Amino acid sequence: MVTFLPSRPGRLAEVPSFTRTIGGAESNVACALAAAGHRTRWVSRVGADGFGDHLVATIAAYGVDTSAVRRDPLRPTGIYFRTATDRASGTHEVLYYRTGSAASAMSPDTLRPADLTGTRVLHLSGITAALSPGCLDLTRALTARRPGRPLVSFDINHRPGLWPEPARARVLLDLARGADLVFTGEDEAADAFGLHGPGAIRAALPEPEVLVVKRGADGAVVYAGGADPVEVPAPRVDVVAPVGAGDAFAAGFLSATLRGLPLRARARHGHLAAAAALTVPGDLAPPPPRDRADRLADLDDAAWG
Ligand code: KDG
Repeated sequence: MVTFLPSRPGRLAEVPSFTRTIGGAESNVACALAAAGHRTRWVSRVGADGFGDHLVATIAAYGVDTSAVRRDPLRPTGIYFRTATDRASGTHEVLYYRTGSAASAMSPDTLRPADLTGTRVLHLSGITAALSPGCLDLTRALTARRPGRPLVSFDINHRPGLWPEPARARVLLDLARGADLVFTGEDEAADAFGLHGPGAIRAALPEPEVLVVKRGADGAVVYAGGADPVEVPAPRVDVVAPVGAGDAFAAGFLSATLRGLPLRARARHGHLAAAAALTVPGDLAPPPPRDRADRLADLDDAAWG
C-alpha cells in the first residue's frame, strides 16, 4: 500500500498534510529481507495509477523482484493514512482506502503452488486474508499443507478494522495452524482469540513447528517442536512509532532462519531489526549491517537482559 504519514502529531481531523511513503505488512518483510541481502520476490496487485508506479518502483529499489506484481486497470492501489503515535497512550489512528483495491481482487490464481518451485520461504499474513473472500481463498490455498512446499511463515497481523466479522478469530487460527512458523503479539492473541499468555497461545496452536510470541519491550517467547520455550529479551529503545516493527521482527527472524542460525539468534536478529523500525516514523528502517547484528546477537544473555 501507499502510506501517508502525518506532518505533525494530532488527530486525523487536525493534521493538515501528509507525506507519501510505502507500507503493507508483506511488502515490508520483502523489503527488509532484500535489504538484509536475501533474494526476495513480492507478489501482489496494484492499480495502473501513479501510486502503483511509486509503490512498485520503491519496493524494487530495495532489491525486491516485483516482476510478479500485476497492474489492474480497473481498480486503484490501496492506500492508508495514519497519525503519529500518541506517546502517552501508544495509540495512533489508521484510515484505510482499500475496499475494492487492486490487491483485494487477488484470488488463488494469483499465486499457484507450482509458482513456488525453488522458493525456500513463503511469508503471508492475516492482513491479506482480511481483504476479500478471494484473498482469503488465496491465503487458505497457500497455507494448506502439501508435500514439498516451502517453509510457510504466517504473521497473525490481526486488523479488526479490516475484518469486522466475528468469524475472523476462527479463520485466523485455522490459517495459522497450516503454517510452519507463526508470529503473534501476546496482546494481539488476547484481543483476537482471548488467549492470555504464551502457554495458552501455544496450547491453541500446537501445529506450527515454530511459534514466536512477541511481548513488546519484554522480548519474545519462542516455541520449537515440543522443546521448552526459549525466552529472548529485547533491547531497550526509545519508540518513535510501533507500526512496521512486527514486520521487521519477522524479516530479522526469517533472515536468520535462512542462514541456519540457532533459535535464540533468530529471535535476537528479529529484535534488532524491530528496534531499527521502532525508531523511525515510517514502517521501514534499514536493518543493522549483518556483521554488526551478528556481533550483537552473539553477546551474552546478560547483555541482552
Ligand atoms: O505491519 C505494518 C502494517 O500494519 C502496515 O504497513 C499497514 O499492512 C498494513 C495494514 O493493513 O495494517
